[in-house]
This record gives sequence, C-alpha cells and structure tokens, in this order.
Amino acid sequence: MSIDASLKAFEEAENLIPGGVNSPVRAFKSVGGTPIFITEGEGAYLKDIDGNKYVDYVQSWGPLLFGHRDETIEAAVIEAVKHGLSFGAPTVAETELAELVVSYFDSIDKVRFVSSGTEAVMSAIRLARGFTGRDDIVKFTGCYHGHSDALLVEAGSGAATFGNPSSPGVPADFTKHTLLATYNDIESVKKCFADSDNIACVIIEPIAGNMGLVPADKEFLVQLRELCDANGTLLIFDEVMSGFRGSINGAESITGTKPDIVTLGKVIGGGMPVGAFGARAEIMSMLSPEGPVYQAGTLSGNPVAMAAGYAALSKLKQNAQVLSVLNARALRLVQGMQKEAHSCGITMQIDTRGSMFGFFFNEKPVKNFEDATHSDAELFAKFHAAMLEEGFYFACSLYETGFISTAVTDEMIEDTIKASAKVFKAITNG
Ligand code: HOZ
Repeated sequence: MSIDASLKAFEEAENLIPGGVNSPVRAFKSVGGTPIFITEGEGAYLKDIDGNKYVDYVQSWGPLLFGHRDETIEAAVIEAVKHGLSFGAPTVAETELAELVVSYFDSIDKVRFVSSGTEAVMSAIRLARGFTGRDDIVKFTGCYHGHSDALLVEAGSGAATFGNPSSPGVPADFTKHTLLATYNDIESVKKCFADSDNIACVIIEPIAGNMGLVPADKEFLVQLRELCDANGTLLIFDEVMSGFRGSINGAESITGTKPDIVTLGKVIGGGMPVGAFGARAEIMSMLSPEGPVYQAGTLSGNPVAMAAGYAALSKLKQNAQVLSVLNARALRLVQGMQKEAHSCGITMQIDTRGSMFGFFFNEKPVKNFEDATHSDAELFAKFHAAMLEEGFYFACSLYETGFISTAVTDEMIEDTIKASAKVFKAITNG
C-alpha cells in the first residue's frame, strides 16, 4: 500500500499548520505514523489521496452514526443551503431540533445550541456556577471535556495522548477551582466534598470515551448523584460523545441515574459543528436573555447545522432499534479480535456501549485513567499501523473510542476480525 501522496501532503501541511493538523490527535503521533489525508467518505468507507480505501471505525470521532454521506442527512443539508448559510437570527429549525432533543432526555426541558462540544461544556459549567452561586467544580482524571481552561486539567483524549494532560498557557489561577477525583472511586469524590463546601458541580463523562472506553459503574453514578444531592451540587453528564451513541439518550437510560445538566455534541450535528447543553427549566432560565448567566454565539443554531442534526436525530428516532443492532456488531468485533489476540498470547480488555467500542492491551480490567496508562502503547501502535495496512481505520490513540456506523456490515466485521488474526500473528512472530 502506498501512502506517498499523504506523506507529501502532511509535509506541506506541517509548514503551514502547527503539527500539520487542526486537532492534535489526528497527527498519528502516538502511533508513530503519518496521518492519512482523506478525499472522501462513502458509507462505511474512507478514501485517501493515494486511492486507498479503509473501513472507518472513527466516523469523524463519533458524529456519523449513519456513516459517510447518509442520503437523508445529505439531502437535508443541500435543501438548507439553498435558503442561506447563516442568518444570525432565529429560525424554526432551531425549535424543531430542540423539540427532538427534549423528547429524548428526561432531564432536559430546555436546550441551547452552540457550535462545539467544548463550547457546550464551558457554558454548562458557567451555568452551574451561576445557578448555585459557587465556584468550585469537580472533574475526573482522564475525562476530557474540551479544551477550555478550567477543564484542561488532567484531561484525556489528545491531552493524555501527548503527555500534557494539564496544558501550559492555562494560568494556575484559572484552574484553582477545579478539584480532581478518580473515575469510579466514590471515596475520592467524598474527599473533594470534605475539602470544599463551595462545589457548584461535578462533571463526568458517564461513559468515558477519552481515556479509551471506560464506562462508569452504575453504583458509582448512584452514589455520585446522592453526594451531589446531599451537598446542593449539580451533576453534569458530559455526553458529547456518548449521547445518541451509548444508548438513544446516552447514559441516562443505561445507568438509571439522572443528571442536572447534559452536554451534547457530535451525533447531534449529524456531521456538522453542533454542540448543546440542556437541563430542567429552572436551571436553563438562568441563561441570558432569560437570566443573568451570559452565553452567546454568531453561528449558534446555524440553519445548515440544525438541518443536519434534525435529519440525523429524526432518523434515529424512527429507527430506535438500530443501536442494539450496532451494539451486537460492536460486541462481535471486539470479542472476535479479543479471541484472536488471546490465541497469540495477547491479553485484550474489551467493552462496548451501544455503538461505541473500546479495547486495551492490558493485563487487568481498566476502571480509571491510571489503569489505562498501564496499557501496552507499543503494541497498540503496531496493531494500529498493521490494521491500517490491511484497510481498517481505527482511532490513532489508545485514549480514544471506536465507533460503529449503520453502514458497517456483519461481513466487514468478520473481515476485520480475520485481519486482526493476521496482524496479531505477525506481531507475535516478530
Ligand atoms: N477530541 C477528539 C477525540 N476525542 C478529536 C477530534 C479530532 O481530532 O477531530
């Protein structure tokens, strides 16, 4: 397989764009490779500028639940474009998408749209602080909530991938209100509450996808809810990744625990830049112009993005059973690969939630970020490179999650498992 054109394109990009990419993980650095430059996507496939074709298990890092160029979403976008790209004024499309989102989540009466997950979470934190009149927040090591200052503390995703989970450029003064706890460890959260009586919110990815896939234990979330209630603290579920993926409404229905605020992104935009945060009316009414907590955006509720999101979410609503089909495929994929790994003497930890899947080359189950860091990164890099050669595009960092779209067939899953068998044998034979 030749990737000469990608190599050249990357060299040119590096001269003009820091690291050659507009989002760090894409640079393939943690797997020691060169990013593949994409020309187009079609269903389950990605095509690169050298003419290679890959089964895509990244799906733009989550948004493309229905695969590339889904006909319904594409048609909705084209129709919306014909009426104008942006108005900076209200459209009915915003209310329609809001109605859909509210219909999915018990905990959401009202929702506000923004343009990214980072923006959604940043705004949700401000709202929680404004609502409670408190300053401190609790986050979990290894959870990633976008790149805003107060949340870029011991963060997962690219921050973990590149070994600077707390970024230079973030003044200590800006993070002094961010308290850290250990994922799936309620004692560590109790310690935060013992240390501060000023905690506005606890924010968690209830299905963590930015330290690899590490779902929170049900009991842990129940205890978290109780602790928040006992302390007058809001519980924020960051479902930017897991919303509409983990289940139709993310963790809420899987775990039975209801958050106070939910943040959303990725699938909600059907591939266009959309983020959102929502909560019960009492909390949302604190938001400007109804209340005093300020938040705004020129491209918020953009009509083309709203059209894409509406098409994606209404398609999901009409095909709600699709997530269990995708989960069966995700499970078949990771179980199949695990079996092949095992037969080569490699231990692989696996998990799935809805259309999300994760695996670690790790001797022990992974319950938190510290566990994830004990995974075999070298083996992951070899696996990633060899699978790419075989035509399978996996996330290029062990601190990310895999995604199955409806365009991925059972046959593709079987082909992936077969390729993994070849790859594991080649790796273990040196
Ligand atoms: N933060 C994203 C993964 N969790 C990466 C986004 C991108 O590089 O496109």
